[in-house]
Amino acid sequence: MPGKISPSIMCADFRNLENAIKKLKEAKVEYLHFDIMDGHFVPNFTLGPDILKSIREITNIPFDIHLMVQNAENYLELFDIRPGDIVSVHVESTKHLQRLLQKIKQLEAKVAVALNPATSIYMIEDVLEDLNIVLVMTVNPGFAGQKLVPATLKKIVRLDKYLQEKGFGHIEIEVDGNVSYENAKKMRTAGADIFVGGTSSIFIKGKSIVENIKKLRACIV
Ligand code: S6P
Ligand code: MG
Repeated sequence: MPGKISPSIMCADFRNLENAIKKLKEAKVEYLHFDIMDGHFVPNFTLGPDILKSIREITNIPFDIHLMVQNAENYLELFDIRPGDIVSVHVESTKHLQRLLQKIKQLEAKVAVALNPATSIYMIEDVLEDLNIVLVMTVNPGFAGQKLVPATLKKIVRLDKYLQEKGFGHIEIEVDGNVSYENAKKMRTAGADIFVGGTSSIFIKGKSIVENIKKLRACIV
């Protein structure tokens, strides 16, 4: 199966968000990626429930909600999570990861655990049964426009092998951070399935979103 695309909405032009969503629809992206930050788990603030709510009114594209917040279990109900959405939570953001994953599953969303560059792939060992997706952060979370942490490419390879060996080859690998055309090719070869595109590809200023997505798709066949 070819790779799927999840554009990072925090990288879109906020003055013309409706137009950006229209272009993303036209390019038939599989998901819309929303970065939710709380100023504690990561040192930044970005999107919140109200903006997701207004975008729901103009599209049926499933949401890919990346929660970079402490105690994510306290905030799920703010987001009108729908069946088929992805919800990602970080290992370090909760004391009771398995309980949180169950809560996401009950909402019929795809359950994802996010791993920071320094977080070991073995942190998911005891929740493999609960997962649909592992989100590999290829930069440290908090900001768009950062450079790839090079070691994360090998991490994708190790994770892919580990999942196969454990009999969980159906779990998809999502990558987030500096997904440029060049890096996307390498990530694809390493085993990635879902690609979060931001300032490094889909939202390069002055270039067409639809053309950028075509170009990105050609890198992840
Ligand atoms: C980072 C966040 C990401 C970024 C995305 C930006 O904390 O989780 O989703 O928005 O990585 O893309 P780029 O191409 O600017 O790195
Ligand atoms: Mg993200």
